[in-house]
Amino acid sequence: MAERTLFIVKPDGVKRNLVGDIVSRFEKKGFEIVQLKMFTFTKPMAEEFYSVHNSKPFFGELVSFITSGKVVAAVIEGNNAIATTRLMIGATKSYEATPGTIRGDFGLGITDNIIHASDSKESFEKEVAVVFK
Ligand code: 3AN
Repeated sequence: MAERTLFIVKPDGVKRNLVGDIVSRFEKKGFEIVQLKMFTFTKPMAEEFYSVHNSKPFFGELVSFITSGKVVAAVIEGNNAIATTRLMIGATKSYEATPGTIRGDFGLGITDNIIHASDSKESFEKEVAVVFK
């Protein structure tokens, strides 16, 4: 069943020149790229984007990191897009992420964990409204 999701290559992924490799993984997997853009999050955008985490101790760090440089956001479409993309990005703690996943292959961080992807249809709808408004 065709479904859409959103992923964002975070500032660490852009600075490390991983955009091409990451976008390519989704293309090779069979997803269609529906929208793609490079931009820098403003603080209000970041606070809205991550509002589910606003009571967490790491919220300030998260907002400060995601606003620290350019990001690349993509809406992609394909079968089971949300769950399959979550499998492809790997565990939140990159040092625990399975090799073969994006975080497992490219990173060791938690806040700086290379890529974000929507974790539900509700998150996708909210996030796409913030990023592609
Ligand atoms: P994921 O990105 O795997 O969906 P979430 O939604 O639990 O993970 O967390 C959102 C973001 O918050 C993560 N990508 C990471 O950057 C940051 N984060 C999550 N847990 C922690 C933590 N314990 N310490 C610092 N940052 C964290």
